[in-house]
Amino acid sequence: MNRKIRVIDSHTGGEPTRVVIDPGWGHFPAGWGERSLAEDLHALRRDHDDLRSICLHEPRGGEVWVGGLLCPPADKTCDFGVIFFNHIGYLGMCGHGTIGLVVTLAHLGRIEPGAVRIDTPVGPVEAVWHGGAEVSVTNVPSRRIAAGVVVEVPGIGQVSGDVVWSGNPFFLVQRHDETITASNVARLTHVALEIRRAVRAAGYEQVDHVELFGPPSTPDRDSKNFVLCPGGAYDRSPCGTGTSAKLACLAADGLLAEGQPWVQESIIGSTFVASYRWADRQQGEVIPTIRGSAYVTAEADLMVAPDDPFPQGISATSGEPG
Ligand code: PYC
Repeated sequence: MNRKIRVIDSHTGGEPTRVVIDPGWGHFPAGWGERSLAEDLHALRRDHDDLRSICLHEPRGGEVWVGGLLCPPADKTCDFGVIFFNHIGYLGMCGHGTIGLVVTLAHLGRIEPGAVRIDTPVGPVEAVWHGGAEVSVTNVPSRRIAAGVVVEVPGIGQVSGDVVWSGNPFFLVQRHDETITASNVARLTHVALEIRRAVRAAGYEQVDHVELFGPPSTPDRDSKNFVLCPGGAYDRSPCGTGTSAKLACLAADGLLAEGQPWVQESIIGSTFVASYRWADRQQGEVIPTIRGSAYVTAEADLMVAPDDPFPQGISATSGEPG
């Protein structure tokens, strides 16, 4: 008998999301939805990591994909729970993935236009389905942890950036000599991997995303970014948690007022419109809201035949074990 995993695929600003709507377990194991989602993530990693590898390793997935297991919420104020993962591990939150999840729930007829609360391993987030492809996500509280961290990067020189928590740990670099264009992603990936190595060696071992900024393509946008994801792929979208990290820095530096829109462009030209409100001005903590659009691309049963020589796929990665 083939093992079957039911998924809905979507893309948000070009970045794919694969939502697992039925992992094929029959029912969720005991305890799921009764403790925190961080503990459920721990159980998923310990007992069912094959779900992640089947869904996202080649040949069924690949390094560009983010997966999300739709699961019972632990926080009972929430309507749904989700645990995001990629081809090398798990994510705390995923902004583009949450936009993809909401459009998926709409596609399945499981939500109406309006607000939906979603539990994640780093806390609940609130989304609004505006109808069609449009979704807003209000992320977990985000803040800059360290400003102006200077690291020596081999072959590149000194790089200064900010360490930020926004549901995932980021290093943000505003000043550099690189060209932020889609034709330059091979060089940008190399540079960002080198920066991440240096940032981790400087004591910020948790940093797994690196974000470089440049001028936008058109004057109606504020900035363009390149985002290196944990497994070495680059985000095709402007990255929801990455845009949240940017807002935390802009707020801390007094460069963007509460409620003022910020249009973040991705390396491929897709956009998120973002704004923040203060959670705790003293602590520099903001609550970001990101608005973007997602489109369903496939409904599928992933299958694993009993005699498949690669039942969990092939773990090929251009990044580092994360
Ligand atoms: O949108 O937050 C995001 C994200 C994280 C990794 C890839 N996308």
